[in-house]
Amino acid sequence: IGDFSQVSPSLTNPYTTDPLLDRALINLLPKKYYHDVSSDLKCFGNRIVEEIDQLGRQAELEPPKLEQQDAWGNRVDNLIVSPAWYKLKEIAAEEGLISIGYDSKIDPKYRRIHQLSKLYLFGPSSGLVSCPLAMTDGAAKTIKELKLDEKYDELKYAYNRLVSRNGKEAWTSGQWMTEKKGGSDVGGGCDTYATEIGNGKYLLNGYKWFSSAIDADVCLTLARVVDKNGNAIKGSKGLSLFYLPIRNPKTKKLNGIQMVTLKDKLGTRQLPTAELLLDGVEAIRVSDEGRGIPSIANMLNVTRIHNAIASVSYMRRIISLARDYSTKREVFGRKLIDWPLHMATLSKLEVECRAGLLFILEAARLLGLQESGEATSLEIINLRLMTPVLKLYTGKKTVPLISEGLECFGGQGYIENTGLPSILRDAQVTPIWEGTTNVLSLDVLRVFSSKEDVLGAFEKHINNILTNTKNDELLEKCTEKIKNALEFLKIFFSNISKKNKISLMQVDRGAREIGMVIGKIYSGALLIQHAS
Ligand code: MFK
Ligand code: FAD
Repeated sequence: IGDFSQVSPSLTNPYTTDPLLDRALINLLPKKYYHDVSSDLKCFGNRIVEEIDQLGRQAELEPPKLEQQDAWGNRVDNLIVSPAWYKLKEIAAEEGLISIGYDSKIDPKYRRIHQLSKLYLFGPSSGLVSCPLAMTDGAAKTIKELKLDEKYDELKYAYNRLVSRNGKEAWTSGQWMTEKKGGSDVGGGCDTYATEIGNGKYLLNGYKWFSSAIDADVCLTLARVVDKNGNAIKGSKGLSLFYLPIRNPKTKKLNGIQMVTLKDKLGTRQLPTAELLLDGVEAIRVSDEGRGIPSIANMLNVTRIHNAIASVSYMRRIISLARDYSTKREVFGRKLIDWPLHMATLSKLEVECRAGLLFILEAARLLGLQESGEATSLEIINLRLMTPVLKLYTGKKTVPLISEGLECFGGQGYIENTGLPSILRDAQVTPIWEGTTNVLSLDVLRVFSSKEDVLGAFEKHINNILTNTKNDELLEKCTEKIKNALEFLKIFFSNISKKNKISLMQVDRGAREIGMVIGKIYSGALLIQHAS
């Protein structure tokens, strides 16, 4: 065996050792609030190293199982999840990972920056509890935006549980949109039907093809209302939004749901993702009939920001570990850190990751402004445009970056019990779920097809970011590149008449390039703004 053992890379406090987060928070938050946030993130960073990361690893090693029948053939659908998964959910509530974003005692302009920074630290150690948290945040946001807590007692009660800091009482939500026939084309693919049973309640029948975190308490889903003649409207305009408890509150039995199977997945193995048969699920219709898609968009636009957090937090984790390893691994007589080529490789990854973090923080800033009622119309347009761009841009960057990061460990990057390969597996889902890259690129075109001057608002926003930079030298170097990219967008959109959807379809082929260019401009401008 020999007497050499390699010193392993170690996880350090992800807040205090992040090269950018603290500096960015100083720029973004008022002094007094910065101190509170910073000390909370520091404590949380220590808890990640001392407690949370091991739980995340345990959840990976103890994937969920489903026992459909008991020994006597009774259907039980008993979902068995690692104790670490439940503990992580409890910790998430205690630490306020959802509640901070809704806490009325905190200035709404800043609380999203705090919350999303904390989620960024949590992500890679969370054992994929980050997934139910995203959907829980999306459900809370939908309840607030549609004022459902003012309309329905059940939703008021649910809202308080979703944003609870009590680890034993907090609830999580699911988001069931995808069916066999359509995950992107939800309007074309939804085959779930809702029959009214009185008092605004319905019974849902259908089959949901991907339903993650199925140990959740409640769910938002889409279905077609069936009229008295048994007919339902086809397409997106036939969809309505429904809220349902997953178990009957009194009997604790599943609410007309059968867990048909758990998906056997490339990654996210910690996360129970099921196919579900909805066989008379009692639900409340919470949108107007036919307004299901625009209503659930409130949820989607939040979960897409969480998705970007996942993408960038995985980048940060692999880079931090690779940097640490470079101080420990010796090759050809020198530490890796002393080889310029190795460090140049890491530096490239570092730039991409920093750009991603600043992009998330900008979305958090705008979301906070929108929720405080203080956003200008320019900021509202940019938040709408930025959200799909942020998701598609970071999702597309994360997989090649993590692959390069694994290579920094040589063969060890490929070995399961280092814990490193699961980062690549888990990251591979971020460009797929919550809308694939192409579908989000088309959402970007959807934003441009609105009657607002989206390109003008985007250009102004970028100019505002650049005006706030302190580094004149860098500004001068990069302004030309940004101007050229903006010019490219102007030419691209110059032939599109605002009200003409057909002309948007004609540029469909270029949608992905547009999404990526906009992502590059936002993140490039933010890098310049925050450069010291
Ligand atoms: C750890 C990280 C966190 C991740 C958690 C993950 C767990 C969950 C995993 C999941 O994957 S959940 C399922 C996610 N599924 C999707 O994201 C669906 C992808 N497909 C789309 O996004 C389509 O664009 C969509 C189904 C939303 C709409 O397609 P349509 O039928 O072609 O929509 P249409 O007719 O253009 O728009 C209908 C209305 O919705 C319009 O409003 P109006 O009726 O008022 O004109 C649109 O403007 C509006 N709309 C669509 N997308 C919107 C939106 N409004 C605001 N924001 C949006 N993003
Ligand atoms: P399709 O829509 O069939 O897409 C196939 C390909 O076509 C993709 O490359 C797509 O980009 C491309 N494409 C589609 N439309 C267009 C277009 N108009 N132009 C160009 N290209 C296009 N869903 C839920 O609702 N809830 C969940 O909890 C959930 N959990 C998930 C967990 C995991 C681990 C995974 C992998 C998925 C989960 N999903 C969930 C489903 C996920 O959201 C969908 O798989 C995703 O939205 C894509 O839908 P699809 O699989 O039907 O692919």
